[in-house]
Amino acid sequence: MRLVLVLGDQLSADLSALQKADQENDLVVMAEVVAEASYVPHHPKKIAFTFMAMRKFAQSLRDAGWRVAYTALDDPENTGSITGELIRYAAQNDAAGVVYTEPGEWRLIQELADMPLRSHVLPDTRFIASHSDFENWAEGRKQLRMEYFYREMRRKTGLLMDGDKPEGGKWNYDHDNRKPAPDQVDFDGPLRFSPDNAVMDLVAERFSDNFGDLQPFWFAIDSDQANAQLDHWIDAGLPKFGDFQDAMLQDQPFLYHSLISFYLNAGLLDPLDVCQRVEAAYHAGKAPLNAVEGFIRQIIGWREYMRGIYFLEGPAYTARNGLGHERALPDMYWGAPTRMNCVAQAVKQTKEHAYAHHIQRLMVTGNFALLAGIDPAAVHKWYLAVYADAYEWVEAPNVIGMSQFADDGIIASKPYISSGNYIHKMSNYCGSCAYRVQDKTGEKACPFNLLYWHFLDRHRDRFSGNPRMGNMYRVWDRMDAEKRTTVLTEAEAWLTKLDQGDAV
Ligand code: FAD
Ligand code: DLZ
Ligand code: SF4
Repeated sequence: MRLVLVLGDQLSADLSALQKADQENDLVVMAEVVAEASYVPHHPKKIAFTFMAMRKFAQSLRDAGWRVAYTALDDPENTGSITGELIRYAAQNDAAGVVYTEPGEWRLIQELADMPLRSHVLPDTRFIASHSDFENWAEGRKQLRMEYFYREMRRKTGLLMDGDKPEGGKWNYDHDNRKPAPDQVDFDGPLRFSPDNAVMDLVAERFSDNFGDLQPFWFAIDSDQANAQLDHWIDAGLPKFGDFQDAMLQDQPFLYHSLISFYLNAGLLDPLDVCQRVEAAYHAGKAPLNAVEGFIRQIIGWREYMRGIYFLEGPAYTARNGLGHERALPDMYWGAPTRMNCVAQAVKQTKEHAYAHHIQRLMVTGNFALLAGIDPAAVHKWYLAVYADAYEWVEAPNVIGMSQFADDGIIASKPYISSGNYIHKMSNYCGSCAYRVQDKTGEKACPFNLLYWHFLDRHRDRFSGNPRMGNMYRVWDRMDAEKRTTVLTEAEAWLTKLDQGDAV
């Protein structure tokens, strides 16, 4: 007999390791271990979600006839690591080896490869593009632009295709998806489910020092519940998803977003099935093309592309720091007070829900970290810890590449930076802020305004030749010299206060 490892983000009945295993003889191993629960200080909701979903999945395997060895975190025999548990169960059961599906993180891939047990590693087939599909696509290209990869995925899946042409005549309807925040949101957010109370007690006891609120816990914890959330959102959220995808509203953490990334990444939902159901809503006339295409692009485009980059670039990717940013991550990311309302809002809902939507991650917390020159490794660890959907294969390319431009432009053709004006246009945050978004200098000047120019000025050598950034430099250069000095001096003074730990 062999052991069959199932990790906390491999909770799919059609996992390649389970398909390859022999249900009569093999033993499935699942383990809650300190090593996985603490490689970063995960948000308590993320840990609780993982353990609850793991326990339910283990039960569903037993119900389907599998033998399952499940180690709970507080089991006195628990060795504390995945490899430790495999070695322990292998010895106890005289196992001939281990079958497993490739993990989504280099750290664990390496640990498992170094394990003194005979192993059979299988590809993770829960994605649309395999490693070799992505490598073949990337081969010989000067630039790895998501848009072209996405078109390949549309052709491969047949999603929103009209023969060999894109549905509606265009591949991408992003242009229609940039409406500013609506006055009111007529979608009541995700479905709320009951937690497993034994796990709630365990996580409260062991992880209460971690950043993040455990209560109220509302996540789906099995695939039936996750599918119910998807149906609920397709009915009520999808029709306006496209229009307000980039909008942000005070005390409205969810807007029209689907809240399925945790479920997809843990294996409770299948990406192709999700997209096919969303496409069916379009053909049934229940949702417009801009919403449906925008959503499908996020999943078969961005999500698959990010995974492709993570595996193509290798384990050194997370240490990249192309812009030489060294500043420590400010305490406001861990909930310390800040006068910047946009940052306070994004951090507050992250603390409450282990969730923020894409534009908050990219244009508020990510934009600020980039403008302020925060060490990308610290930014990466923060995102990996605080979001319930964060696993390195998807988090690192989003943070190191897309958000912090620390990979020198593999993912983004220019840094995603903006002054306060963008946040003002897309949200209602600025109206309740201690700073004034209209002020470019002075005591109340929005820090995004000061830091925007500070960033461009300090990275002039790197970016002034970028054709997409020439305009920004022309505006800066046309500014009166005295004004430029004031901006830079005020930005420096503001950063000094930030470094001193003042509540800026
Ligand atoms: P929706 O807005 O409803 O989008 C639908 C789905 O599209 C998501 O569930 C997700 O699976 C997929 N998707 C959308 N954008 C991306 C993207 N850029 N990369 C990969 N998938 C995408 N997503 C994660 O799943 N895990 C992460 O750790 C993560 N870290 C991020 C860090 C930064 C700095 C940024 C800018 C983005 C990050 N994202 C991450 C992408 C995106 O923010 C989340 O997938 C999304 O906010 C999840 O919420 P939702 O399910 O409501 O998504
Ligand atoms: C995120 C997570 C946590 C918090 N705990 C566990 C765990 O105890 N056992 C486990 O098998 N998986 C856990 N996970 C998910 C893993 O960290 C994830 O499988 C790897 O990071 C690879 O993506
Ligand atoms: Fe954020 Fe500046 Fe607007 Fe305040 S004024 S909410 S700091 S963008």
